[in-house]
Amino acid sequence: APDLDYNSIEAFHQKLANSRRILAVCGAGLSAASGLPTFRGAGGLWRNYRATDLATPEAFDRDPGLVWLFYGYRRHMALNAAPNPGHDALAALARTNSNFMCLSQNVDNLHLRANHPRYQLRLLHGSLFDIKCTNTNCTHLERNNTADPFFPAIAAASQDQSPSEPGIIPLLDPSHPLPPITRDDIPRCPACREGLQRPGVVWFGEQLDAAMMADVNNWISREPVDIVLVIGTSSIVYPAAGIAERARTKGTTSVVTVNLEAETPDLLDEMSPGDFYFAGDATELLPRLLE
Ligand code: BJW
Ligand code: ZN
Repeated sequence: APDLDYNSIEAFHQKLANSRRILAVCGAGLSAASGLPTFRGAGGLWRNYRATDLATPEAFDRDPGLVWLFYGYRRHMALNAAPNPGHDALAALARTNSNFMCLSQNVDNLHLRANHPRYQLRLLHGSLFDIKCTNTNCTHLERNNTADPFFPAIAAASQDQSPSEPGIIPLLDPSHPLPPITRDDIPRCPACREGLQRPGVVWFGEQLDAAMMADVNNWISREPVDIVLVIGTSSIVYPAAGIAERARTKGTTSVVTVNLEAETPDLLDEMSPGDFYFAGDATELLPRLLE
């Protein structure tokens, strides 16, 4: 069971003042206030598809055009969104504490756009703006490609049908039929000229970057982490979902959850003394918690 003051900002401030090594694990809830949809729950649908059904290698194999339209929409949304005060508070903590490390599952590039120092950030699930190759023998990776649309057939699919709603909106509205995008519409990898270009994100069943994970595990293991902040994530998807508990086995004394979801008896049951739970919007809570 948690301490009586598990949701006291003052008690957290005291813990923070006595802490040196801090780790954050972030998820889609951090970017929700920037207008980007989360994966699960309301907003987890794109047209009539569950976002998690499209984020798989099998979906891309079956219908690469459909998956690219989904990612074309996501790239457009992320490029037109702005970092929120939650991203800003994390970036500010990184600048003042070189012992702070931020692990983010988010692929929207908003941490870097909030000027989060790059060496204190690990993008566990890649980036919408990295472009990789489907050929498993090809390691070609293009970074920071912000072309919108990424290729012409995406533009064609997002315009026409509705002159009164120009731009990307028809992509989202399932009553606007999508023109099919074939394999030939998708650009090939410039390096091997064999594979198709694909988003540089980590899909279900794919490994996270091994060197990055080794580095993360090393950071957690080399000295106890005083505080682990778990921000805006449903903590369902592994390995990210297991990081806080791994840190706990290495001596972490406070796991601090920041989530819009209200604390339930079940959630409180899973907490240990020294842990905190702050129910609310990360964009509003993080600046107060980390000030
Ligand atoms: C707010 C808020 C606000 C809202 N303020 N809060 C069984 C057991 C263990 C593991 C597995 C298993 N079966 C399969 C696996 C492996 C699988 C996995 O974990 N599956 C689970 C579903 C069980 N994992 C993998 O496949 C990973 N790879 C791997 O394990 O490799 C080794 C291996 C390979 C093969 C076989 C076995 C092992 C890869 C995972 C890649 C995940 N990729 C995605 C897509 C990325 C690209 C893209 O963006 O399109 O990553 S899926 C999706 O989920 C995305 C997210 O990063 C990730 C996590 O979601 P997140 O961020 O938590 O979002 P939500 O929507 O779930 O939650 C939002 C939260 O915010 C909610 O709690 C809200 O309340 C809250 N919130 N507004 C604060 N304003
Ligand atoms: Zn290639």
